[in-house]
Amino acid sequence: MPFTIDSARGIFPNTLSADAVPATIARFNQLKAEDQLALIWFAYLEMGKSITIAAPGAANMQFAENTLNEIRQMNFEQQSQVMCDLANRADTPICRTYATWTPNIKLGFWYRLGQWMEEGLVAPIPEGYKLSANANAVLVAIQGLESGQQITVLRNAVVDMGFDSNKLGKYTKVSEPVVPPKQMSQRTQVAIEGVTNATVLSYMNLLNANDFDELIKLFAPDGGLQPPFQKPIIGQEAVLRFFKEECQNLNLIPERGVSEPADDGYTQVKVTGKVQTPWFGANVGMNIAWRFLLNPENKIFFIAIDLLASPKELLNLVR
Ligand code: ECH
Ligand code: GLY
Ligand code: GLY
Ligand code: GLY
Repeated sequence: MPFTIDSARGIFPNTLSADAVPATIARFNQLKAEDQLALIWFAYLEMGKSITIAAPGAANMQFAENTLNEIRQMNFEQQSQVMCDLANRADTPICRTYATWTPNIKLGFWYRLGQWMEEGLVAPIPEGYKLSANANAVLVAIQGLESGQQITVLRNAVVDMGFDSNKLGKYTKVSEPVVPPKQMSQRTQVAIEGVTNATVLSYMNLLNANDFDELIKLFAPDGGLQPPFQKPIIGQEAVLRFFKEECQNLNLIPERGVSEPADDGYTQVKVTGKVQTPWFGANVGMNIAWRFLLNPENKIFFIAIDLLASPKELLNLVR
């Protein structure tokens, strides 16, 4: 039977991904807005003691600037309301604007609000605010996660806020400008123990170089890419858009892998290693698996990126 995207998702079924992340998000989503905001505030303050977060680039912030200034002009009560509206995914003009932003713009927006909260320019979490018992349990659960999983929970919480973009109708997504690809002299080459496949190596090197126009040529026209905890993105056009909107300045550090023949002349390759996001740099190494399914022309028919359950999974290359 020829592969479909659906059957491709099942390659290397023994890969253990970090189920704690969606489980924690589900519990978080049950909390009332005030608890959600306070919980993130406490988690963020605590994380800030051990890992530093990079300030968002100006390119990242320009699209949130109008909304941020609007919020800055408000009184504390109105500001608290806006933040609760975002957590409640309410239908307001600000929540609709927020829904048009890519993840990095949303993160930059909250980064700035957090700074202003610290400086007293935006309504703080009330002093002595007591989390509900459930919220406290979620906070404890987050504290127990490894740092790569913690930042994924925070990112997903931020991405999910605002009005539901599926209900927006036709809209233009707002993303930061695409950085130019790195110059050839600035590029690095990965080495992966156990893997010599040229497509897999080029995938890592081109993504590290922000060379998305070359990267997309490694994919079959109907190829798919599945980010952690998401449904596959299908087709070259959609995958290229995703790369340009969400994958700039990542650092992929693959370590080892296995490659083996699959049905119909396809090849399946699993690689494990670390990924760093520009927000945290070398402070946070996420434990990642890449599961490739290459067609007989050695083009990517499917690739899944998984956040792994634990560092132990980095050594799990069984089929
Ligand atoms: C405050 C209180 C009120 C409420 C809120 C607040 C602010 C919170 C802030 C949070 C900031 C969080 C951040 C999180 C960043 C996380 C980044 C992650 C990146 C993961 C990337 C991966 C990439 C994987 C991929 C690979 C591929 O091969 C293909 C592409 C791709 C405190 C005010 C809300 C400010 C900055 C987790 C895993 C490897 C799939 C992308
Ligand atoms: N500082 C991380 C970013 O702008 O994506
Ligand atoms: N963490 C998944 C992504 O960057 O899209
Ligand atoms: N998804 C890219 C990043 O947040 O770094």
